[in-house]
Amino acid sequence: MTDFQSWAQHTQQRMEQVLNSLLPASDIAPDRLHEAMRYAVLGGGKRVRALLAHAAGELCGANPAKVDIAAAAVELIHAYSLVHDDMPCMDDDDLRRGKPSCHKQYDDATALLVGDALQTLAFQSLATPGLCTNPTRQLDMVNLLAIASGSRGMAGGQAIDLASVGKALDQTELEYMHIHKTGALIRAAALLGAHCADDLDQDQLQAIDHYAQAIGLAFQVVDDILDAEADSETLGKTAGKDAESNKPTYVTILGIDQAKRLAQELLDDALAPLAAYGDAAQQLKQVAYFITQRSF
Ligand code: GRG
Repeated sequence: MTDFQSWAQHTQQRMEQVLNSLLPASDIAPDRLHEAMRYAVLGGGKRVRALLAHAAGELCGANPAKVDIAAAAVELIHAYSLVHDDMPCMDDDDLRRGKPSCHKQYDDATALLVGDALQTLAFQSLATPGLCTNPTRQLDMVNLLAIASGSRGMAGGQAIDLASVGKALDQTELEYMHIHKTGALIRAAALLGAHCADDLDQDQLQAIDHYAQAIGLAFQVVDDILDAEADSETLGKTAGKDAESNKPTYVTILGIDQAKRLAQELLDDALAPLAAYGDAAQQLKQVAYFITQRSF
């Protein structure tokens, strides 16, 4: 196992414990809602956003125990978005993280409430007293996550995505949608990790922001490539989800080779501002490779 793999595994396990302790126990009323919230969050997911928060926190010298809380808030928002995204009124997916999606395991009304409750739990976590020595900074963090997940961020991106089905988007329009739908939360994860440091260096913050915006887009380009490759493997059996719903992707717009070149360019762009930080940025660099070279 490489140093990065053991760091990532350790961080993923650590996040599982943090999320476990933030989520209400399933024997506390309303039991079914709490059980469904735990079902949606625990025991799955790559925790990419948490890894980003921790890697950014490490570059800025943040206390990992504080980063845990910020990273958990982002993972809770992410889990809520997946629960809602899977519902019949959105993407209508039966499976998530290798098991029945939340509305399939429970029911639509419960899944709706799971998303609502996870979202408020995220903000409750960010409001943990003492998360920042500087209370203004802590308010900045709340604001940052609210903007990233709301109508000017992830929820807005989802609205644009829903409105784009069947339309011929160009690359600029596709990029605009992804910057909001998935990029905003990925960017927030890295920025929140950095905000946990006692002294926030503006140059470091700018470097992390540049990195996170590029890697957020790369994440989506790679996701489209992986989907297209999975679709072509199953060609003749079942059509892929994107093909079925006629959704524009980087592969449908650019073709597979050009999409791969774009992923590489975005990786290079993400890594460029980290060069000045040497070993302190090691985990951020490795997370970027993990995101762009993943095969799942
Ligand atoms: C419903 C408000 C609302 C928003 C939904 C992010 C999102 C917006 C929907 C996700 C749809 C989707 C599957 C997009 C593809 C890229 C993506 C975000 C995949 C899931 O993220 P991963 O791969 O998931 O980080 P894990 O399970 O590893 O956490």
